[in-house]
Amino acid sequence: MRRLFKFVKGVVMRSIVEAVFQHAQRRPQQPVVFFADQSWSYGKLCAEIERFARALRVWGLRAGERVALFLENCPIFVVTYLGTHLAGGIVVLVNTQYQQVELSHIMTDAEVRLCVTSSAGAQALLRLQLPDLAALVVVDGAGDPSPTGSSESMAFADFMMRGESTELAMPEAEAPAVIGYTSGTTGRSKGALLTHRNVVANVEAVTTAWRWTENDHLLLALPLFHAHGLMVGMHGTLFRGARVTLRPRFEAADILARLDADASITLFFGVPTMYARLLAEAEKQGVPVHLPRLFVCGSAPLSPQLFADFERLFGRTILERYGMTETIMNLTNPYDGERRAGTVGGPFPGQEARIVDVRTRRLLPAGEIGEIEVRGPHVFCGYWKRPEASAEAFEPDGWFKTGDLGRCSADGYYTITGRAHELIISGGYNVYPREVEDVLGSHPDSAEVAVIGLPDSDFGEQVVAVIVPREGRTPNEAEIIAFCRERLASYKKPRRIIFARTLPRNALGKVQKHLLVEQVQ
Ligand code: MLC
Ligand code: AMP
Repeated sequence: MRRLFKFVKGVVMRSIVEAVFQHAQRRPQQPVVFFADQSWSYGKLCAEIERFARALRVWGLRAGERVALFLENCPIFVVTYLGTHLAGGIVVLVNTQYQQVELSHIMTDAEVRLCVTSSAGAQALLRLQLPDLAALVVVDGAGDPSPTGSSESMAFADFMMRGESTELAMPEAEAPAVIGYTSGTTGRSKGALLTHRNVVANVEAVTTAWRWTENDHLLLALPLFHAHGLMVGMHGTLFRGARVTLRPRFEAADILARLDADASITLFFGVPTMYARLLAEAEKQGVPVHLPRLFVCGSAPLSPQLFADFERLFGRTILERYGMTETIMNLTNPYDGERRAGTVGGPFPGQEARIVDVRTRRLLPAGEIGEIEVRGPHVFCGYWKRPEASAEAFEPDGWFKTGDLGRCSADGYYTITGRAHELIISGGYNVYPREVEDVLGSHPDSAEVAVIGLPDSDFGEQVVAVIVPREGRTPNEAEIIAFCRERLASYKKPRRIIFARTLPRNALGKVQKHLLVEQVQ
């Protein structure tokens, strides 16, 4: 690690990994990650990052090649994420709920060469035809010297032993850092490619806006394989030299117990479903004695009712913000000023936002609903291997079309009112109806399919499918749900299936989903 310090002498932090090495140089003993009974210092984290980076290079990873992380929350996630950056690779994030359809697509589309995963993840991957995937690094198993697929499989501990002396350098600001897959409105999901510059610009803005310092301690139960947990929670911590208590998953009682037990926790981030569950749990067992200075909510709309109920019981005003994989964070309620219910505030420092007419793309006055566009150094550089989709996503003068509809008040507070494209947000996870319709449409019993989102008291929205059965078939609801679950992440499966004789269509034959929603509610 000492050898690397020579690269990080300045105060400029061009990447998260560079920031972490700077903190380690200054305060090697300072704790950074608490996980179960483990406590990781900045010094130990950097030593492991460097070992993994060297191992990757010795194994044969070249600059710009893709390493997928298909992994639940754990310190090794952080080690392999930053180690990939130090080795010059690009990280591909993979939700651990993904099944055959999503896994095949992402691994193939990103041409992933090496994947860090669990033994269960390795088994799922080895069942697929993935010719680009040369190696699996298994964090909880012994690896398999003679796997059935084309990939070699190695235990993480053995892989880490490979690290010999090899030249490493901190990544350049313009180098690609991470690909996050976002569900596509048409066809398959697209990889949003963020550079180190995008990521650092984002984290600078977020940590400035929320007054995040090295004295902060975040309690993080969001998954690290999505932007919220990783690029807001983990990046903010690492960038500022702060601490994080990382939980393997979210459980309301566990969060309340952690808060009760640890007065040093100052920050908590979650999606609305988490806040609803925290509220319900605290109503039963009481509010913790120690509360963080800041609760932040995002990824899905926070209802004004939940905002008010939480404030009443916890005595804290949730700060709601708005982001997306392509841009990480865009809009935030103010830290000091009024945090207004039902709004997501205004742009972060150094960023711009505006509302335009969906058709004419002209700027709209305050109060009128249009598409939200954003611009700034935080905005991604384009979709992986999708030049047309990338070109379509931007205005000629660099504004990014978010696909979200909203309005801005005269005093600068944005409200998200809907989406330009069909999208269901269930518990903070995005589900594009088209993806589920494709799978349901391939079931032998279904002739026509439409997937809609209906209100859900826990997840905000739920996935519901309306199916017109093929003639002579009598499909079974449970069997169709199981069919879907085998192929897609479980949160995308319909909660309910309604069998119908026809679907309402307009003159052009397009399914009128708003009518379906009215009919089935
Ligand atoms: C889990 N399940 C869901 C679900 N989460 N179903 C619908 N919607 C969801 N969000 C299903 C599982 O498939 C499983 O079904 C059953 O519920 C129980 O699984 P679980 O693992 O026990 O679920 P639980 O712990 O209750 O998860 C709920 C949750 C989780 C809210 C903690 O969904 C979650 O962590 N959401 C956060 C997602 C997130 O990080 N989004 C940020 C994206 S970034 P079965 O049938 O298999 O038993 C982004 C940008 C931004 O949006 O602005 O931040
Ligand atoms: P993803 O593509 O998974 O990153 O999800 C991004 C989408 O989540 C955005 O385009 C919005 O539709 C939605 N979103 C994020 N934050 C909020 C919020 N505070 N309120 C409403 N929707 C949100």
